Amino acid sequence: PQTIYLSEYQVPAYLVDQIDLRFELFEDGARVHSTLTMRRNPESGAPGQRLELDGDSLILESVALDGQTLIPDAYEEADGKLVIADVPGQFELSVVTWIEPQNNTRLEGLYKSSGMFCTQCEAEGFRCITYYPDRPDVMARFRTRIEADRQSYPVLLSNGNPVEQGELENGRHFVTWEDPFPKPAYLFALVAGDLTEKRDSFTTCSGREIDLRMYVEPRNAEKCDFAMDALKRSMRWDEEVYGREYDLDIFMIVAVDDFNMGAMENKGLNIFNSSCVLASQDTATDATFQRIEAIVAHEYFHNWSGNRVTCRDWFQLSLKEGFTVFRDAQFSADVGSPTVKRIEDATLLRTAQFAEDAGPMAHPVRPASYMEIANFYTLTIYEKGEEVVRMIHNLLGPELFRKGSDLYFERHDGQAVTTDDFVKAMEDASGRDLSQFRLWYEQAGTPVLTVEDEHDAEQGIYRLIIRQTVPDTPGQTNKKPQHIPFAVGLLDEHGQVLPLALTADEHNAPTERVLEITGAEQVFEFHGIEEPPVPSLLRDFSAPVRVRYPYTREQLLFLMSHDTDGFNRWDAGQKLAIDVIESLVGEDDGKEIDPRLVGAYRTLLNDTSLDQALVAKMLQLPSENYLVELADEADVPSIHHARERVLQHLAVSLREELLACYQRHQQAGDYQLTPEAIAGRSLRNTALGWLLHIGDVEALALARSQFEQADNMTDRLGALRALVNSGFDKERTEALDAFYERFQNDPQVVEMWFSVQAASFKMGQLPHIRHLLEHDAFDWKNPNKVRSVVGAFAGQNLPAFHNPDGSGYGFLADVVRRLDDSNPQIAARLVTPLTRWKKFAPAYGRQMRTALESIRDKKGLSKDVYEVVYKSLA
Ligand code: BAL
Ligand code: ZN
Repeated sequence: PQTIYLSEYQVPAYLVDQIDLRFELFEDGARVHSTLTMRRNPESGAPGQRLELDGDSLILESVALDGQTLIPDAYEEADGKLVIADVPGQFELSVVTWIEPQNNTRLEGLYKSSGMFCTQCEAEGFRCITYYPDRPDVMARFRTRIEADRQSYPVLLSNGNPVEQGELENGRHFVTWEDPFPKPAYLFALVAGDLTEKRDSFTTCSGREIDLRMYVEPRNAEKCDFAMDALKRSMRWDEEVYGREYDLDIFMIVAVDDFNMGAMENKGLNIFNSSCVLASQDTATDATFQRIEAIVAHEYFHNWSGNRVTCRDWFQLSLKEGFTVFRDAQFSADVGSPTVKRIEDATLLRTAQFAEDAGPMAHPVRPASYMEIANFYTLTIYEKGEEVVRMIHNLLGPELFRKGSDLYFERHDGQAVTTDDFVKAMEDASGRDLSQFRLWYEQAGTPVLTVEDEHDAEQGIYRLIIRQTVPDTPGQTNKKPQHIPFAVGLLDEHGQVLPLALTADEHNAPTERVLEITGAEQVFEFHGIEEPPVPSLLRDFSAPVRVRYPYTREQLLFLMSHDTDGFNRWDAGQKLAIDVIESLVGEDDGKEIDPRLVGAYRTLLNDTSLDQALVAKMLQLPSENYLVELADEADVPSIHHARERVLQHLAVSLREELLACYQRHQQAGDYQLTPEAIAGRSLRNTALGWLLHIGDVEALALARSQFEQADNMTDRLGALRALVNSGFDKERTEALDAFYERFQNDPQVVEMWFSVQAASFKMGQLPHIRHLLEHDAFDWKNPNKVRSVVGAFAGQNLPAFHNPDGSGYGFLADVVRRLDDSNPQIAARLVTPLTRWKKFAPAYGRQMRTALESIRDKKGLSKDVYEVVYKSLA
């Protein structure tokens, strides 16, 4: 496959002002009539009159230029292109293609899911519908007529507003939609199906009434309310916080079961993976509700950050994704617990994005090259991209940041632009120089800050000496120091935060400062510090970096109970637990577990004056994935064993406190989604899980009754998970059977049922995974099902996946080879755990490599999988 380089970007030679589409939808295929009103781009320096359009898996029926049908000699169809050698400066091009949505298992372009037609065009799916200049800097007005059988497809949707509808012969009907906003083809959408409509409305800040509609399969009619409410709250929030008003008269959300991504921000017609939008108290966990709220907000926010202002090319993907993730994270923080949200985001970043940034697929937030853009919908583009925007926010402060975003939207409305344009708007609005900051977009790899400190008691000066390195990544060495906002505080022996005076005569100094790290080595002096303080570093995770500072366990315990920064308070507990677990890895079971850890957890459980949402997070031990990420040559069984020892030790030592915590957080009254109620359920279920882990029979009774009587999915699934991860075989089987029996007709819940088993070390050994793949409810064509079994096994069930005999790796390789033919995007994603082979002890790494090689050697490997596998083996 060909590599595409940012440095070779050229403006499009031809532009499309208008596209008129007519879809004839049938059971055995669809005919797509497209008429493009095109003209030569005055900014293009490309010579000649050659027109190239993109196409993939299309059967071309006819081509006409200005109404004249072209003879086949007048054009050429090859290598995914339709080339017309000679076109005038302005012309109308009509193309008719035949496609087969019912056979489209890649789920790119137009396809069928549960009997409905739907689309996914980002990044390059529109070319699977018709020949088109399929690139985001070609923006056109779309008019779309959809024709289909009325009975099977009563609902016909596309972007914009409906302008015409009527009856046709043979029981068919049509609807025509017109989108007044020019857009790239990746934002095109079409839906046709027998769907239930849920309606609501929203009055914008300028008094316009927006018609809100959700379309779902009739069986899901009762699972729309939460998303609809989240949508309205998102619309209000974007007006209040960013001054962004919705622009069309209708906003629609559709739920589909078969979807590669979580959701898609098509103009006016967002399409969602069912698992990211449908919810009810009985079927969705707290985490699912929160995910839905965040994704609904995210897709809605794209209407401005992505649709009104879009990307010039796919190297700029983080322009819309990083900014929009930042916006949805701000929204979630505003409506929930900001500290918990920050902890969750930082956990994902440090566990998975840091691993990506240290692995063979490491790439900058603005990549310089790619083979298959679908492989770049990554944690780096999204989550690190979010952190980069957050750092600009940290450096500018909220007012100047808002000025910058206003300027960005005003300056670039209706344009396709670059990450550099975004930074420039921030610079122009704030007067700040962000030239060095731009390296965050260009350099891959996670910067490391090594911090030393010294206290000069005589002068009352405390110094932080900070060294910065940015590690080498594939194709990038000798990197420059980056501009890092590093938030710090200092605590005295009583846990009071100290004023941070940078000079001897500074008065009323703040107790927290954002230090700006720009050099390879910098020293910061704080005056008036009489006693050696405990530093609280990288507060609220102010930058996506690794910090190395030699905290003692005493200092960590102190920060755990005194730090005024909630994030760092949590992080101190994590660091302590990590230190204890790491000290046990590879040691025999006689080695003592530091009693201070038990003491710290006892305080957390007993002190009810603490913020319970924070306590709920603090009680969770660092994940095996994070411990692997921190290790040099990870030996998963040893890491698993050490973590298990600590977990069991805590559970045995704190049995009474855990039972008391469980009882204290019994739900009183109706199910609620407040941060307090969510924290209560989280604490209860953590306590239950720990107690079942040690085979406590009293807890077994609690789990069984919670499982049976729960009035919500968080508690029911919490009890199920605790039983699945326990040694109580009979009760586990009973609960799993009862759960399936009850929810077998709900695909989203069945997916939870699969993943709770696949992710469990107690249950999810390979023979059982194979058994799940044979289950009636499993479907290889449904990405959610594949993720819930194979993804959960390889991504979360580390000791089973990393079985020393290599069977887990061989299994994953088989799955990838199989899926490569039907859905390459999903296949390429599933490879990820194998790509990390260098991270593991050689006996494991070698076998992971062998599995990768077996994928590489498959005949007809897709471009998607090829890129990931070849880069991993390089
Ligand atoms: N643009 C793809 C899905 C999302 O990030 O919203
Ligand atoms: Zn997005």
